[in-house]
Amino acid sequence: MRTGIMGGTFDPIHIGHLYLAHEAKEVLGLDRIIFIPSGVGPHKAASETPKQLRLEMVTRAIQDFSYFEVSNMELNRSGYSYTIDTLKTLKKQYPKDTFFFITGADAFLTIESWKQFDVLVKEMHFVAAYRPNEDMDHDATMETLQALISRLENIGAKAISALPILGLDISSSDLRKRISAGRHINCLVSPSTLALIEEHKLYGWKQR
Ligand code: DND
Repeated sequence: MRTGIMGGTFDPIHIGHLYLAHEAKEVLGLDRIIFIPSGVGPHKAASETPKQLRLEMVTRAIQDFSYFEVSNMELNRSGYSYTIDTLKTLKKQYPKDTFFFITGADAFLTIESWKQFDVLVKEMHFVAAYRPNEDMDHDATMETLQALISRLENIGAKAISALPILGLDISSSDLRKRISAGRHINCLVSPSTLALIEEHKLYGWKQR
């Protein structure tokens, strides 16, 4: 099976994440995508949102898509959630699968600082999504991305696919700010995620 992996803090999961997963599935002909919320991300301050609620937000956001799954393997692991440990677990659980780790360009551009990144890129495919738009930074980003891909190929990377996507300028941190400022996030997250945020008054949610 061709299995995509969407790792992330998902605090909260939003339509940018879901759209990226759909796009990777279609373009790369993936059979399924497993969303894996990070326990404690190695590159980020620990999330204040309880793990169970981040898991629940992801579970609800993907519930209408039969080819999307969620795993709590990183949430149940102690210490930092390193992708190399996740890959070892995935290989044991699904020994016949081919794995595609799906990232946005922002995450992919940091890969050389990930634990054992040289092993990671040799053992699974990576998908680096980028926006083919015309903003001033675009050429610089593409140059940086191409240079990184070349460096990784030189050390024996298995396969790295640069995936053009629509630019949806949405981030979890902006959503958290919008919520705490009392602004709506309708259509930016799925209705089921929104209902959970409202129910648990996450991110300083106030009744409008
Ligand atoms: P983030 O917390 O940055 O993701 O984590 C991305 C993955 O990298 C996780 O699986 C981490 O465990 C792994 N990582 C990071 C650093 C070090 C190591 C591993 C290590 O092992 O040493 P977010 O929750 O912010 O976002 C999830 C994904 O969605 C990211 O790839 C991000 O680029 C992407 N994304 C968008 N893509 C398209 N349109 C948007 C997006 N917003 C986020 N609007």
